[in-house]
Amino acid sequence: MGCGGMYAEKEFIEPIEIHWELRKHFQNMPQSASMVIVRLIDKNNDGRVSRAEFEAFMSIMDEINTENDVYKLIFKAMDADNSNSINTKELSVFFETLKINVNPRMFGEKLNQEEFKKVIGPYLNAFVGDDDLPFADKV
Ligand SMILES: [Ca+2]
Repeated sequence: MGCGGMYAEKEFIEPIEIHWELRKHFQNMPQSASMVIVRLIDKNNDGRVSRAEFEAFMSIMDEINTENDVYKLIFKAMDADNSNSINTKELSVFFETLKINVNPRMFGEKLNQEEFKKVIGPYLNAFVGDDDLPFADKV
């Protein structure tokens, strides 16, 4: 696996360590934005990122290695069935994870990367609550 020996013995990976990994790819990533991604990595929602969850995420990071596109990262992290689109169920996981009360059905059956970016961008901005954001323009 491409995650190096540094984490090999750890049962859980600390949010700050994930932030450091993210900063290797996204230099201007604010910590608040990393925390959003930490929540999305925590697939079983127990509030911690297990080594298995971390390794799954790191393999996604490896795939998008050369592209400094945080949306692509989130898109791939949310695309549980690897269909290269985000369906209503996957989108509902996103909203539930961030505790955003929105009906995912209002955005249609499935979203491609561009559509996903338009849908989640404003929510990510609001969630991160930072003026210097890696996410989409505010609406
Ligand atoms: Ca977990």
